Amino acid sequence: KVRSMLDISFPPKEEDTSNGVAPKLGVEASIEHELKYRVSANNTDARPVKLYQSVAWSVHDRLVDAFDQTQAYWKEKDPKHIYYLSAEFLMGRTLTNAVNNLDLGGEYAEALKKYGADLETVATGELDAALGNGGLGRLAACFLDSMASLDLPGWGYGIRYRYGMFKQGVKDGLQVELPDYWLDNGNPWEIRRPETQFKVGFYGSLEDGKWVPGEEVIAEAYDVPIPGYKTKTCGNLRLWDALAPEEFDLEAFNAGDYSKAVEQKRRADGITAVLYPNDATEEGKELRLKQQFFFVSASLQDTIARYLEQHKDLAGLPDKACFQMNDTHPTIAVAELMRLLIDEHGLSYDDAWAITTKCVAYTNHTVMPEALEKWPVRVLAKLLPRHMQLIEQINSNWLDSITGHVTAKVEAELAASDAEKQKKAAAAAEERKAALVAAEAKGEEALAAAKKVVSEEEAAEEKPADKATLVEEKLKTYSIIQENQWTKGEMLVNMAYLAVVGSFAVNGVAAIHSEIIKTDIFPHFVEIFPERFQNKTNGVTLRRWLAYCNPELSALITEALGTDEWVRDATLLAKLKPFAEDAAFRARWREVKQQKKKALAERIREQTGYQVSTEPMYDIHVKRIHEYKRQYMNAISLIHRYKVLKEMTPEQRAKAVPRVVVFGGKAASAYYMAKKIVALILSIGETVNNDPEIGDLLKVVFLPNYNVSEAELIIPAAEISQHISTAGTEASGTSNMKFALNGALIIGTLDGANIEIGENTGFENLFIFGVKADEINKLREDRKNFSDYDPRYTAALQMVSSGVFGRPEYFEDLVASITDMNRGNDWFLLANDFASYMDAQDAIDELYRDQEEWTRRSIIYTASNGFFSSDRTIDQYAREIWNVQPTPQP
Ligand code: H2P
Repeated sequence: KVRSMLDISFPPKEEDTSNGVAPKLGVEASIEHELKYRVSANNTDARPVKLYQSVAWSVHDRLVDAFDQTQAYWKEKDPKHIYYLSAEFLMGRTLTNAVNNLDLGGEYAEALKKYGADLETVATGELDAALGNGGLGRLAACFLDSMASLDLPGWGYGIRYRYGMFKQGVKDGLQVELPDYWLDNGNPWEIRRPETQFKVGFYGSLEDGKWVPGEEVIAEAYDVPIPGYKTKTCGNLRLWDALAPEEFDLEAFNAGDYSKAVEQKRRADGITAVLYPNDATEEGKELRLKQQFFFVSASLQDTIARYLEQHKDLAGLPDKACFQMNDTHPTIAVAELMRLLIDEHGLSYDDAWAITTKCVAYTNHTVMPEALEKWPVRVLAKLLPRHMQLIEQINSNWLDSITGHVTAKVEAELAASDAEKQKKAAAAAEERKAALVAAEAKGEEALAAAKKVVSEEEAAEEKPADKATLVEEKLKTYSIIQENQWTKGEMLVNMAYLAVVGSFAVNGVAAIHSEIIKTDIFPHFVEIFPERFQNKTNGVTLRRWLAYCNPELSALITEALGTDEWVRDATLLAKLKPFAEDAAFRARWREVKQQKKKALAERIREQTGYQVSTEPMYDIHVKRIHEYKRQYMNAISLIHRYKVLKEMTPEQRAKAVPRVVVFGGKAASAYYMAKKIVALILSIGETVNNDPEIGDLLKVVFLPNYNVSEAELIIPAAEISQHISTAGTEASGTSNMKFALNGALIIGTLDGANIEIGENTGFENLFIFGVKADEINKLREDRKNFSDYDPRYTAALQMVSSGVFGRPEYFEDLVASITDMNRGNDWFLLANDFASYMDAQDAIDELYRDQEEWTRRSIIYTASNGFFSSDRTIDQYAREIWNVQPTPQP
């Protein structure tokens, strides 16, 4: 008898059903095992990266145990799950986080002594998983940590980009984009699931109402276990890779057509290659939509398949699943869930709609129009014809459902203006009548002339508005499908509107932002369903962003509070407040900061070659490079600072407050102005840092390739951090929270979460400047006649234009963008805010002279901002939107 694979019993019949090697071997033995068998390095040639790999694999096995147990437990208990759909997850490194969340820090430290290594150093062997742009992707990663730590049944769903976004380099003073080969050394943190695959279709046509895709790819799952903090719970991030149904066409190959032989594979590879392919081209746009649909479709199919393993009736799906759409990127989920329910599972449109609108919720993360996606109907109809048809139906039902409301609104408006109009019309008619009587008295000719005038006047008289037309016009403003305001005739699908109509909850990410989306972005939707709109102020995980990235400060906090419970319950940080008044404690607090500054100085030397002292104030500005975030305004202020320092006498210089100013952030590859801002900062650094007269008084550093790991080094070293977006533009910001928790003071505008940080910390402890959000529209209007330029500002720009920092022609349009009425006209109001920004900078210098007061405030910041733990945010989502309950294992 030929034995088949099916004869093998699985799981093994013996009493030991533990998974693999981990539980049998202690930490030390398991590292040794991995070193020898998995990475195949004997102890003598164990290079650091191999040691990292073995440690990672050893942790992996322990994670898998926690993962399997949690998932089995949840399957048995069958609680409602939250599925966080996100095009981005900026995970960073995993090792330190996993070891500490599993509470194995001590054991690993001990085991590593044998190799003369510590966990911190070994951890640097890991490449960052940088599957995100900035705050939005990092927020998703923090949320996963909090969900697991709160024992909430939750999975993230996203894309396994093979090259992340891009690796930022600097060449000849400019940003260059290089592929980020983050998977090069293998990835111990993921589990490939070849058994979990779904087909995802694109293109094709509708035949008898049924979609026949013209192209198909296979989505294959990779699971990334997400360990909660000191709990048995281990959640999951499921990332999809794209495979070709036929990877290799042997027939074409044999016929000599090599490129056709791998054509399908090439196309599938393209979908999961990089995050946000350059969307300046039509192909790029289509590819991005393809990515979105690819991961959304696979995730929904996967969830439904799992649901149906345990349940028969899809009507119960909303009791078991909630899909949170992270910004508009996954919004096609609304149409795809409808399609799956109707076309694949035979539900009626109405039943499908009832389920969809109970399962889907939407978070808006930005008011920037470029990020509120609108897809041309043409592109959608070509790539996803069935979805376009469904969106049309959703839209027409939606408009039908509100026609009554809109008609009533129009009638009310008409009624209000009617009374006024009737009065005017009656007066005019009286006048005309009188004119005719007067003319008649003058004879035939005069009467004829007067009649002519009267009939002309009557013809010109404002006709009462046609109600039907008004209703039609107004309905357009609610429509999901709209005409492109720039390209007449082109129709667009407004994905944010689709998201609002298809969701049962819509939230912004900070108090001010949640108001702005109600008043500026979706006011007409608020009229229809006011209860749908909520606020969930962002948060960050205190594990990664305080406990692990700043172990020195954490130790001090734990010592002061007499417990490390604050890592789980951030409200306990408030108990630090009295320590701000304790001079000895302040001295120790400063010592820690000094240590972290030293580490950053070392990194700066490594990455840029600049030697910076650890004595000056460390002033940090790190985030995506964008005009609204105004790194440019900071750069201009630094030019002014440089000029002032140059003009000082040696005596004056001796009294100046020295600063090291560090910038970091990527400019999107197609974002022309952002790249010029990077170049300007680099050029200023080049001039200032090499000016012997300036020395340690000012250093301007651009640290390339800002990512999670760099942030973990930079944030603990910061003394002041900059969050200076034009009021009303930054939805929340999350690095402001990380800086505050690490005791960095904030200079910022009344924008995003700065406001709530101010409320918690006391505004008197922040350096707040600038115009307010509700003044912006008027100020933008007034810019047409703006002339009130601060002379310091003008002089600084003059220095750029005259070539003090090199390449004046290259910077010409950057300068024009904030000075020229016709070329940008300073949309983000740098000129309006510059003077108050400089005042705030002066106040910072002044306070820094008083180190005791500075440190006192620093402690107050840490003590005041426990509110910004993502555990609090996620707890609110779970209660107020998801209705998902903690399900810890006994
Ligand atoms: C965005 C917003 C931030 C917000 C973050 C998370 C899109 O991130 O602009 O204000 O805090 O989402 O909600 P970012 O700009 O950092 O990429």
